[in-house]
Amino acid sequence: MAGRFTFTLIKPGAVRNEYIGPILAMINDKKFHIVAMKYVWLTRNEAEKFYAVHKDKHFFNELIDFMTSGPIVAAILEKDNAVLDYRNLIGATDPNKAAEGTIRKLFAESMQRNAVHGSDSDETAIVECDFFFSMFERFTLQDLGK
Ligand code: FUP
Repeated sequence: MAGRFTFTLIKPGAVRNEYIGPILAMINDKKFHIVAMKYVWLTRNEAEKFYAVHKDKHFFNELIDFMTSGPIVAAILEKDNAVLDYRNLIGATDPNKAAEGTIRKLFAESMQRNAVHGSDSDETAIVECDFFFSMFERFTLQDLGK
């Protein structure tokens, strides 16, 4: 069965454009519960570790430049089928290919500056959640008695 958790980042461009509120509102509207959240400015070393899977790609340096260009919002989201449902909410990596009404269609500036990150599998979600949050920083629906 698909997992209940996914990980997201609201990237520097969307933060700079004051889209934190609108993006969180869309996340709430789709009935994701916010398990954990922090507002941080990544160092180059941290960003390189987070995106290590892309280290040999031609776009890696540009990606790290962008992801360290300003603060980001990191969050763990909870919902049945969280990874797939969140990928559907954010849309394709390239906003030109993203469906109407998706977060990237509405708020991305380009494929390189595409507003948000969303985990691509349950396994990746666990790694990404653990990268940013300790167990003391997480409050699931069960923790809240819901
Ligand atoms: P996604 O899972 O949709 O975030 O996409 P990827 O994991 O393939 O890419 C991660 C990030 O690398 C994207 F959000 C933007 C950047 N990227 C580029 O800059 N150029 C590319 O050709 C592909 C990805």
